[in-house]
Amino acid sequence: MTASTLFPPDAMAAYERDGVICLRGAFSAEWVELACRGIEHNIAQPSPLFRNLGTSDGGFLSDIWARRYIPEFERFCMESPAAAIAAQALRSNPVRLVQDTWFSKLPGASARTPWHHDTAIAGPFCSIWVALDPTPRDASLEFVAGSHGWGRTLMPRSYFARGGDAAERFYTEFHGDADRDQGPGFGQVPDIEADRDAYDIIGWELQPGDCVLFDARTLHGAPGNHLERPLRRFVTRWITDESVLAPHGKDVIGALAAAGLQAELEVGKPIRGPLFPVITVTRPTSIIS
Ligand SMILES: O=C(O)CCC(=O)C(=O)O
Repeated sequence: MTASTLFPPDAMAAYERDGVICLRGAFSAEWVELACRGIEHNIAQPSPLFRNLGTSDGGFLSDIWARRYIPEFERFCMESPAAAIAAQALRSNPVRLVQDTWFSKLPGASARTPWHHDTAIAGPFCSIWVALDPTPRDASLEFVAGSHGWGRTLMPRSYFARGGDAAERFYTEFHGDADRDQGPGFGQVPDIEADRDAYDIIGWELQPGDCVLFDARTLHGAPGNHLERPLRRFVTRWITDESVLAPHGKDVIGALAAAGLQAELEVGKPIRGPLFPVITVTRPTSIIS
């Protein structure tokens, strides 16, 4: 199977229209098991970027770029179907892995992941969010369909109320600074929760190994975890050689340097260097039905 036959019929059209699709069974149980083992390993060996993004009522754990020393993640990034999925979504082969990350919302983590989109990179940019646990629709990542086409760069509302908690600092470092005057085209994410019916909000109940593939510019957010078990997800983010660091993404350079990561990033320049490896898709990959 080649990357051109990876998606079910009409999936590419839906991806381009809505900015997100759900791919059922994209990752086999072995990949799910590997990512879960990686998370355990990473919790025991956190990097300087490891965070508990949760509030006092529950943990919301995450680390970023941990594949550099967690072999389970390195293998997932390099050998799982993720690169082939990204190659098809971005209509590019090779593709470049720009980030690996994971999130674990522990029981009692009732806070929403705020509505936001990922805009530090301009040009082709997609994310593959793989469910590692059975995830009901009301605890699953959700999207404003079509918002990737709004043509605006919107900062999450919570950035504006600088509470200084870990989640806000994290989102500010990696998504840009809302306090700066960014000029036309920039704004604040609307208060989607206050008027959900006004938006075409889509999301899916997911089984382990299902994923949502989304254009990073599609507004997304996630409810808290109301279950009595953790909800884990492993995410890879992908770009092409045309993608560049956006001007308001310049804070990422400082955040990476502060964490001791060498990245050859410059605003307006293509993203290069060993932290962002190129992967050429050459092999058949898992069936997606
Ligand atoms: O899983 C979550 O709660 C957040 C995920 C997210 O925002 C992302 O992967 O871009």
